[in-house]
Amino acid sequence: MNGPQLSELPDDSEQLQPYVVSLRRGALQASELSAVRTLSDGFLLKFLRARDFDVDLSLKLLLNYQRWRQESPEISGCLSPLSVLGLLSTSYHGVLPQRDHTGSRVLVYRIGQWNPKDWSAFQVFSISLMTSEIISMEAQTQRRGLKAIFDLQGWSLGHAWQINPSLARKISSVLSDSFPLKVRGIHLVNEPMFFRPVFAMIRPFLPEKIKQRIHMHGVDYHDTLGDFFSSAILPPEYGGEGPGIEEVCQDWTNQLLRKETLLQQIATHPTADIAITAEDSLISGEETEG
Ligand code: VIV
Repeated sequence: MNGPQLSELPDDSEQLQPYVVSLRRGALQASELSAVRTLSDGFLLKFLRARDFDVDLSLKLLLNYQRWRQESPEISGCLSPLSVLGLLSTSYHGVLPQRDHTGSRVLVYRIGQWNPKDWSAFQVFSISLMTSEIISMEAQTQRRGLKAIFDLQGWSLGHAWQINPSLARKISSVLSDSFPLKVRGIHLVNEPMFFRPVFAMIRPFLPEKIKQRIHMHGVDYHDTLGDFFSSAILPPEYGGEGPGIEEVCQDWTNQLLRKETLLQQIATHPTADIAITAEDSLISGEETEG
């Protein structure tokens, strides 16, 4: 069986065990993780699915993920939806209730809702990390990845000042090989001219594969966003007929708030070896798998 086919099997399939066992062995041998006692099957499967069951690549991703977290305590050390509730309440971010036609999760970020005087880039980044941790628990998202729509209307110098080269590096790392999620598309809409210098800081560190998945739609995005997403799932604000963006963001904020304890656990646990239970992974409105 090849990797993509293995990916389709459920978590408890016997056929996955040799891969889980071999990734666990590799991880426990690595010096970074020598202090870890347990690495749950569910945790390891995230990395295996993200790399189509290539154990070497999965191990590299796992070590990068641990290293990124250690090097970014200002972002990953506090995963608390309550601590950024003021920003979430502005409808800055939501996950569409429906996956796209390929099964990807679709995330929306509205940069204009972020007032850089009130919220640091680290806090803003932590919101993406929280959503990523939650959706990466879903087997279907592990298989089909995510797509993100960034609405850059309102992007200002105040935002740009917050993105320095070190943060740009951290952005490109999570997009390439430091988080167990397949990034299947990044769609920028309403990006102003002076977003270019910021993008120029991020771009050089991205692998070719990811670069090709970044689409700049400009202000006339209504014509082009529809080439990628069906209008049934897009909010009317983005040219679709799906639920409105305010509702989408409010619903997702509530989902995040329900995960406050779980997220804080993930943040404070130095090795992230959290046993993911069926109950934790249940995202309302969608069936879980056996
Ligand atoms: O966090 O798969 C200058 C994606 C993103 C993630 C994470 C994962 C992921 C697609 C990002 C996208 C957003 C963690 C796992 C990188 C957080 C960005 C936070 C900053 C502060 C937002 C500022 C605005 C950016 C806008 C453009 C970024 C794109 C080129 C990604």
